[in-house]
Amino acid sequence: MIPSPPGLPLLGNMLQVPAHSPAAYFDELAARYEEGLFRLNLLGNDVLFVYDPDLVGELCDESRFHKGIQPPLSFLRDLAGDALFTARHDEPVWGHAHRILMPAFSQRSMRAYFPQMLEVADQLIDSWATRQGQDLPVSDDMTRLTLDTISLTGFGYRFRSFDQPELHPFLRAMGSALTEAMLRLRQPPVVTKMLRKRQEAYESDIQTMRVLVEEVIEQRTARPSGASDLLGLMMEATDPRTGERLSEANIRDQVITFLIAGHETTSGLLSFALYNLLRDPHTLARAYAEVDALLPGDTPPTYETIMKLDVISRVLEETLRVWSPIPAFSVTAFEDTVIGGSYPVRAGQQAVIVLPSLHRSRKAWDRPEEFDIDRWLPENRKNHHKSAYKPFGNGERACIGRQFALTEARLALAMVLRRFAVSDPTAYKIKTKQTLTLKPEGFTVRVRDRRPHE
Ligand code: MNH
Repeated sequence: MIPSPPGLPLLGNMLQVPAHSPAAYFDELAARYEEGLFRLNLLGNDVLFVYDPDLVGELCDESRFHKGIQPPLSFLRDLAGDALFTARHDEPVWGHAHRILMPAFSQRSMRAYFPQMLEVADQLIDSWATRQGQDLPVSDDMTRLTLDTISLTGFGYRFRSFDQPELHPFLRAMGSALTEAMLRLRQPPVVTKMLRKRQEAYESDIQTMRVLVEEVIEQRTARPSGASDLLGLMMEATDPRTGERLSEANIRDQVITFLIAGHETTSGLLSFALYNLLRDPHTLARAYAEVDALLPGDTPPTYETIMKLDVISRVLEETLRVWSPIPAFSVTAFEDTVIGGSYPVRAGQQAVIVLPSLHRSRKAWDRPEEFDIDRWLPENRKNHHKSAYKPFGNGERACIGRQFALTEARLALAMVLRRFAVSDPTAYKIKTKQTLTLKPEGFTVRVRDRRPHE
């Protein structure tokens, strides 16, 4: 028997799911059910939540399960259509776009983006340098960094976020649209239809995003740059297998997808990484020592040096274990099956992999609550459970932007630590905010030059 908290007739467990923090609730239930999985009845759907590493290992077997486009991803199709993140398993357009875009995420491409990543990272450093001693809003500034980086490298478009006191309207629209999709997790469709004002606001947020994306695409069409960045590939390249091109509507949805998926999570990763470092002075000291050794003086870092960062890479890996910006992803079975020898799963049933609980599973991790970057030393890494760490999802539908995110985050963190002593005089106590993805809310730091400068 799969355990489940008692629910109400018809409504099931829906009202128990807190509107603004579903991830925290799933994590809380996971702590209660030692079986490593539980069920909830959500809007009449019998949904599985799984966090036992062996059971997750079964769900990650792509011969039995594939990515599920179920809530909230099915809602996100309103804004991202059949682009990469939200394409259904059986839609051929996923393969077309995947094959067209893969070259844009090769190591060679990362090297090619590096000067632009550096340009934006420099803007973060300059901006913080002029605000020494002030409380810096970490998540906002990391969002400026990551949004400007994906738009510049992917589309040749400049948001100039560090020149603006307010975050770009695209971000407000995106934040509300993602939150709306999250609220709909616990909202029967009839109620959604009744909440006309909310529906209108949602549609207008999607419109705001589309208007910006059309501007991005028009700019390129007006002045073709011949760049083989994401937009260049989508406009010029054909699927090497079928010769297929992407439609205009699909390209628009891909651009929205990359603007969202390409910054929101990396911003969370960088914010949580700074949070972890400030709570762990010993690791922070090792990170300072590493940047001083590898990146002495003021010379701009090269791609090669960034790839040599070891402490900083492990800080990021361990951060993704303890605070995964995407707290869950869903898979679904091709056919009726059984997991763990006794738990039945029906074909098409949604199975949610609960990352915070998986990543802190006692079965897979020693001292799971402890932030310990030495778990990621090669000799320890080889002892890890093979399915207990999935911050980038699984299989062919795993994150295409993983190397992009890690390169960008390594560079930004190294640049910050090379220049500044970072402190947290308010002794921030973690409070996460979920807009589908997680970020630390209200986290501020202060910085001071570590060495006399200029
Ligand atoms: Mn990303 C898919 C996590 C950065 C673009 N990403 C996924 C999935 C996870 C994920 C988890 C799988 C979701 C699912 O199965 O439903 N992504 C991350 C994290 C970071 C991240 C934790 C940063 C840290 N992602 C990025 C960046 C980009 C990007 C940066 C783009 C430059 N991610 C994607 C796209 C997909 C995806 C596109 C969908 C891939 C596919 O299904 O083909």
